[in-house]
Formats: sequence, structure tokens, C-alpha cells
Amino acid sequence: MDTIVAADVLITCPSRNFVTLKITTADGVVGWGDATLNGRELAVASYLRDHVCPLLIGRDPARIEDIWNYLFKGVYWRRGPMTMTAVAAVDLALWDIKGKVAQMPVYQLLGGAARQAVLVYTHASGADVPELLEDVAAARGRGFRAIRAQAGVPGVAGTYGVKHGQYYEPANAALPEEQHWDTEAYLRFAPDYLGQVRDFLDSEVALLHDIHHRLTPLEAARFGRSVEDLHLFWMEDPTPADNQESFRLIRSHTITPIATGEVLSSIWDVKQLIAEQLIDYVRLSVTHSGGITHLRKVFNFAELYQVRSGSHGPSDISPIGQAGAVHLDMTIANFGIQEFMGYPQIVSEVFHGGPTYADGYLTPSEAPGLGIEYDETAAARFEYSPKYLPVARRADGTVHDW
Ligand code: CS2
Ligand code: MG
Repeated sequence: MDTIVAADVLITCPSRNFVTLKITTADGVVGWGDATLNGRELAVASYLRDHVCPLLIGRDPARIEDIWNYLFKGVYWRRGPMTMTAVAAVDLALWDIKGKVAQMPVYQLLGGAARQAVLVYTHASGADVPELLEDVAAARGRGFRAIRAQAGVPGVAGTYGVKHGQYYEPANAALPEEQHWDTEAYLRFAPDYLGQVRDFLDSEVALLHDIHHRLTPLEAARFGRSVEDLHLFWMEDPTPADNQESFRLIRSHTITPIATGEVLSSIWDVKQLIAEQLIDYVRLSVTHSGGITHLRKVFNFAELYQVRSGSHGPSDISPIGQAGAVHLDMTIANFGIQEFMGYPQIVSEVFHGGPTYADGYLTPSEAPGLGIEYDETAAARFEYSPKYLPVARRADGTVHDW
């Protein structure tokens, strides 16, 4: 039996922070796991370094399910994004090792390809509608068949989702930036600009939109109904999902498809949403939801209720997490779509390999394991730099969901 002899946490910042777990076995096999939680990176790094890495030494890396349960049940304090991101990093690294030992890409170990490639959507945004349409055209030019559209709302400085420069990076300041939010201004403007994007796009291109938890259930119902004719692929995070039953109200008023889950981290957080068919797409990610082992259970459960996958894939999930997502996406029966923002060029100096993008689809690497390698020498050149997500306030100063 091979054993784990080292578990190290590595932090780097090629344009943004990434936390990576490196697991090494006595046979000299190295597995890589993503432990990046935007704006809370060091908390997960400490969770791993101080409380998880010492428990891994001497264990059999082949026993993925057992180690997963040891870390989930054994901690007593279960669930939550910190715990589930730490467990995910271990899980991804162990799948990487299993694949390298078996000399197979991870998707083969998960049952093999259920499709030829993974459909992805990318982001298009603009401070105003002409700028958004230009960005939508650029995304089409890169071959994307599904596009998320976000425009700046007039009078709402710092609207969510509008990029500055080529990449959208919301964790932009050493202390949280305060942004302004106005629900009525958004509800007046968004259906109209989404209509302009729909008219601009060929009908076969899917259009998505992210509300980013900003509405009440009733406001979300009103929004969903007002865009029904646009046939959105989905409206994302119409309201926070802390109260799973609140989606019933949205559902009973609109047939606009609903996606949620990017801030959730366990099957228990989405159980009612799925079992009552209150959503159409579940957006948990491998990186923030306990890795491939747990997310596969979530997707298998969702399959029973015709809910599809739509994994969160922002640039604040590292290329290791993205690679893990694409392996899983390849194998499940109820795959829907995968988010793919891409990364600035400099990120590839640290992370080598990974899925290949062509014509609106990602294809996993055929290399054994996850098919992605972390360059420790390159990574050491980029020092951790504290960065926070913004906070939103309404005109009267009240804190709003960001
Ligand atoms: C987003 C993210 O990708 C998405 O749909 O909602 O941009 C999200 O804001 C970030 O991942 C936060 O870290
Ligand atoms: Mg989102």
C-alpha cells in the first residue's frame, strides 16, 4: 500500500490569489487540489495546514471515500464554505493521484465520457448597452454558444458583473470597496437591455443573466415574468437561497429557468430546491463543495428531479478546480452547462495543462489524473496580496446582499 508522506499548502498570486494543496505519496506521486475561497484564502490555508494536513500523513491515498468521510464526519463541525473548500482540496488531490497511478484521466475513472465535450458559457459585459453589445460580439467571435450578459445600471455605480479591462475581477481592493445598489433602477433597466442583447444575437445562442442575490422572491418573480419572451437559458441567483422554500414563490409566478448555488457547499443546502423542483440548474462547484466525491452525489441526486448541472467556474476558482469540474461534467447524465471565464495569460505560468477550449466547448486533458501541473518555482514569484469582494449599500446606507 502507498501512503501519504507530505501535504503542503501553497499560495500564489499571478494577478489574483490561488491556494493549492500538494499531496505527495511514498511512491513519489504528487496530487494537486484547489483550495481557493475568494477573499478568505488564508482561513482555508490555515484550516488545511493546521488541522487537515497532519491527519493525512500515513493514510492510503487510494481510499478517497473513506478520507472524505473522515474529514467531513470526523471534524464534528460540518458543512460551510471553509470546511467544504478544504475537504475539496484533499479530494481533488486524491483523484489526481488515483488517475496518475491508474494512468487514466479522471473522467475515465468516473465512468467515462457521457458526451463529446463540455458546453460552456462565458461573460460579456459593458458599462452601457453599446459597450455590452460590443463585448457580446467579441464573445461570439471567440466561438461561444452561450453568453452571460451584464450591463451597468444607469445611476448605479459599480453594478455587479461589469468588467474593467479584459477580465472581470470583483475582489479588487485591499479592503472591501463599497458599491451602490438600487433595485428599482435595476428592474426598470435590465429587461430592456437583455431584450436588446437577445435581438442582437442569433437565436441559437443561449443568453444567461446573473442577478447575484439582489432581489426579494416577489421582485424576482416580477423580473422572471418580464423576460419570459426572451427565453433566457437561466436567471441566476434571483434571491439568496438561505431560505430554500422562498423559491416556491418565484417558481409559481414565472417559467424563466432558475439557477442557483454558487455560494452553497453541501447537498443539504440544495436538497429542498432539488427535491421540490424549485430550480432548473444547480451551481455548486467542485472547489467549494467538497470536491468531485461530494458534487457527484449532488448531481446524481439532482438527476432524479430533472435538475441539471451548471457549475460555478469563475476566475477565482483555480485552473485545478476548473479541470476537476470538466472531468465531472464529462461523466454525469444530467450535465447542463459549465461556466468558463478563462484566466489572464500570466496564470498559465503557474498552472500548466488543463482542459482545451474550442468552439464553445471544453475538452478535458487526456493526461493521467486531472491533467494539470502546478509550477512551484513560477508560483514563488507571485506573493499573496490581500483582496476583498465589495460590499453593497442602498441609497440610504443600508447594507444589501452583494
Ligand atoms: C459570479 C462570480 O461567476 C459568477 O456567476 O457570481 O463572479 C462571483 O461573484 C465570484 O465568484 C465571487 O468570488
Ligand atoms: Mg453568479
